[in-house]
Amino acid sequence: MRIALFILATAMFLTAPILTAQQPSLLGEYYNGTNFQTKVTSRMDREINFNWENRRPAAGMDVSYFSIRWTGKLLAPASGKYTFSARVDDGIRVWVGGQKVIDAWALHDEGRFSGTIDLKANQYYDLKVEYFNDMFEGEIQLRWAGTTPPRNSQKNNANWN
Ligand SMILES: [Ca+2]
Ligand SMILES: [Ca+2]
Repeated sequence: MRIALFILATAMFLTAPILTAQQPSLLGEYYNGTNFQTKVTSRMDREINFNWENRRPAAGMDVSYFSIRWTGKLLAPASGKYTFSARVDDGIRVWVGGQKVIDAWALHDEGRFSGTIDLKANQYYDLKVEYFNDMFEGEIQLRWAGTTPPRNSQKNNANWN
């Protein structure tokens, strides 16, 4: 049976064109080790917006030296250019439709990274986000938004940096 995971525009810690037809969620796979060495657990995450501050991301995980991979489908609400913006400690890389839009796989303290990609309306794109925390603080926030206001939206919410 084919299981589809749908990410809607509202799912990822941002305000964006609202689509409510599906349940938004990402499959999060949680590992000990900074390069996906030992899988600890899987769960569904509604957004990527975490600041662990020396807490464990999940039971059985370490405070430092862990990695997480999120996968799902991204539905573009309108055709156009989209910007993905991350704040991270430590490293992140993001693929949309197989294209790498953020590549910052290194040690960072509140590092901010972004990348843009053209997406077509009403089309599902594979989303893959990989993240690792080395020592101490672990943090990841990932947002996405169109760079032009969607016609059906009352406000343009793409006012994040
Ligand atoms: Ca750091
Ligand atoms: Ca860290």
